[in-house]
Amino acid sequence: MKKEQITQQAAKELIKGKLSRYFGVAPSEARKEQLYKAVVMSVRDIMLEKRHKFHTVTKGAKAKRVYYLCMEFLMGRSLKNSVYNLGVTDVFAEALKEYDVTLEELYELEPDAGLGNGGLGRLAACFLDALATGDYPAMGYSIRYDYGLFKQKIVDGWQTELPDVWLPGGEVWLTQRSDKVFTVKFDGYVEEKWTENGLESIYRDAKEIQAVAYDMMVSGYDSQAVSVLRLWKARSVQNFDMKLFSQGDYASVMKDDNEAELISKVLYPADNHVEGKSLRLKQQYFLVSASLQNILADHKRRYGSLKLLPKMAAIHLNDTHPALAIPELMRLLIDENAMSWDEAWNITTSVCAYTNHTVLAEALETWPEDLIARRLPRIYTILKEINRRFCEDLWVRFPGDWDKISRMAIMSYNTVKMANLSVHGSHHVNGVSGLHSEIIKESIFKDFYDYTPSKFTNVTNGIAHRRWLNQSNPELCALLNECIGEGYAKDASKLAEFKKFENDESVLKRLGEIKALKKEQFAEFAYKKQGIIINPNTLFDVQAKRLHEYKRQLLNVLHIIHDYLILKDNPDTPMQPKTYIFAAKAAAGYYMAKKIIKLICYLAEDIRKNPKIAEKLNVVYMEDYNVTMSEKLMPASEISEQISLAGKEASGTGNMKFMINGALTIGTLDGANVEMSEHVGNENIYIFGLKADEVSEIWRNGYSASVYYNSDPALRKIVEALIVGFNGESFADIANYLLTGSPIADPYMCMADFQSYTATQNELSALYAQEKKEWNKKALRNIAAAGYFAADRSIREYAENIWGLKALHEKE
Ligand code: 26Q
Repeated sequence: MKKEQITQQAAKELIKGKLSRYFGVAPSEARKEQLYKAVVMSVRDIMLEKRHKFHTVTKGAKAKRVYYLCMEFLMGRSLKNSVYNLGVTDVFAEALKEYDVTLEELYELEPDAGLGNGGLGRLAACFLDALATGDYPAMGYSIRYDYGLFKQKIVDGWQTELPDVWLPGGEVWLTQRSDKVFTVKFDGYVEEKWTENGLESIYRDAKEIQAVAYDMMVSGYDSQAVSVLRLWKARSVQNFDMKLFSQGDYASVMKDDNEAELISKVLYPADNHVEGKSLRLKQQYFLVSASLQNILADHKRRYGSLKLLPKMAAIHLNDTHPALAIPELMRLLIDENAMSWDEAWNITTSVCAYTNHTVLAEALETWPEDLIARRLPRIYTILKEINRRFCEDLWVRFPGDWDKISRMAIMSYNTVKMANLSVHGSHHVNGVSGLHSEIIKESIFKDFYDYTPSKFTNVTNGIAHRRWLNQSNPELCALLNECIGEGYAKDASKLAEFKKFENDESVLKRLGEIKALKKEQFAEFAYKKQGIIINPNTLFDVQAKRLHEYKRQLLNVLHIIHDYLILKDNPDTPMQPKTYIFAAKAAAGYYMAKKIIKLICYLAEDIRKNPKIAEKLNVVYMEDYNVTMSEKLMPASEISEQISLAGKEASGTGNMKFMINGALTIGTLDGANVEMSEHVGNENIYIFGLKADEVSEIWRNGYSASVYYNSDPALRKIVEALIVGFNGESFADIANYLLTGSPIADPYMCMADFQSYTATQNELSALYAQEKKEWNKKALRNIAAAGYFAADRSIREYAENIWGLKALHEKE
């Protein structure tokens, strides 16, 4: 494997140098925090050199680059991943021997960079790792939020949010680039003027805000490349309004200052839900405008003209959030580079590609026309022109079909539809799992699919398996290395070789022992963090993901209540002892989600009051779920809950992290679960419930939750128990939600899938209780089949099928 060539002595010198230069301390006086920073700065130096070499290679080869635009990058911690990928973990661990601290302890000092909500943001982070590992020239672009996703505190069962202060501690990873500053303009008005070149638009009286670049590097593993994540911070333009100053209106000058900087203040905590706030729109345009100005300036510096842009650059829109890149690129090409509309449109649509991540109606972005007209007047006129030309084409193709044209239009009924804009302005559109890519062609993008079928493709998501397997589960990797060697770290498809060991009793036994150890470690972590007692000898059943109705944490709870009622009836009923672990944040304003958290916490408390029952049934709510907690939780999990209503979860990526750590999945045929079951084989995954087409069929005929309620006595008892309540509080509102909710009761069909879920849960419990060896065999097969779900594979597909991007392996 390719490691960075650095000796222990050189690492020691690096660290010592940083301590002295930045903190003025000798090694013997250094505090832990100072050592953490000194080590980070040393690692950054190594990455910088690697990055520089790769940059030179990229320039020399005149290679195409990909620019990945995303409002979120959920990076988590970087130190462990960086030293691992660079191949210098041992060197630094040894170099620290002369200090009173281990490398492991330093890892724990790093705050998570939580610049994302969940799946979409974590995917972007995994992709930077895979891009660098595959030797692709790549940059991610996002915003340098002062505050990432809020910290969750549960107070008496109710989620409260605290600001996530990550920068002290996190900012050692960021390099400010004072040479990369761009001006982004808002408000004002557009004046149109006829000149000898035709109609020209002049943008007047705009408010100007500066975007300052901060770079973060992500090294590849056994590779030559380093990806750069460029984060923009908003800064007010320094030439203060002198008129206001001289009028003595100091305070209002300062107010403008504050308003500018608000743009990069905080990440919106919404996941799969749109918040139509003016500030969010500004954030999106801020990201897009600064990034495109940067991309175009660099391209022009290297190649002179912009004509070659499609050959040298692929711009990726991660969901519709950066969709304003389309009109912004048009603006830059036309207004600032004197191109004709047609030439600019050709370039724009050859450069942009778009990934859709959701079909949930509430997550489809639309913006009021008048808001865009006010905040982004020039972008608005361009959008109108894109729309006018598009509708003209549609009119020719579908004469008289107003319904279709209005559905496909970029603007109709005074709203701008960002998904339509994204599809129309991109050369490729993809979904994130096989099922999801089919669903978008039949539903939200049906008209577009009929119009240009060749645009649509699929790239199933993947994970940075080195983070979730190699770094999080070294014990499992030690076993894998003995059995199949270490090659799977670079090439995850090699995990398949592990299948040969499915009948090797000693391997199966070791697998069981490793899981037991990871469970013990997690139980200890949970105790230290929250004072919670978990018995590691119970079966760990885990649902860790954002809290959302469609993900159906409530279905999980209904089944727990079911078992609780059985044990209340007779505590001696034989039952596999289980610990149900929940970890989830709810969007701050999402009442139902918060209510479900409270139900889980109160149910947990209620059960604890029955010590005899608590031996068999433990419910744990882990507070403040984040990337770092996930890295500890995945290896300890035995059952992975992937129980969304079929058709709703675009892919899921947590499902893959559990799988690669040998958990057995209980899940619906939704998102990537479908492909997981194809890869691992039906007998090794626990699929239950309605399928996506059956869900649609029931919807068409009218869903009635009460039918299930009336025909299932178990459900009736559970609903009664909700009304009576837990831990002294009634959950009648949740009972009502399930039975009489409006506009529709039980919108995500928990009642419909309850029986099949319960039956499948029972099957899993029986297997665990009676056939441990069989269980371990299935776990082994899951690990062996997880290789396909590596981000390295997803990125290869994007590069080949969408971006037209080549890997740059330079011979050494
Ligand atoms: C939009 C407008 C205004 C404010 C917020 C938003 C917003 C923010 C985040 C809308 C959606 C999101 C996040 C979506 C998301 O995480 N989707 C998940 O993407 C994963 C990666 O593809 C999939 O695996 C999941 O299935 C999907 O839910």
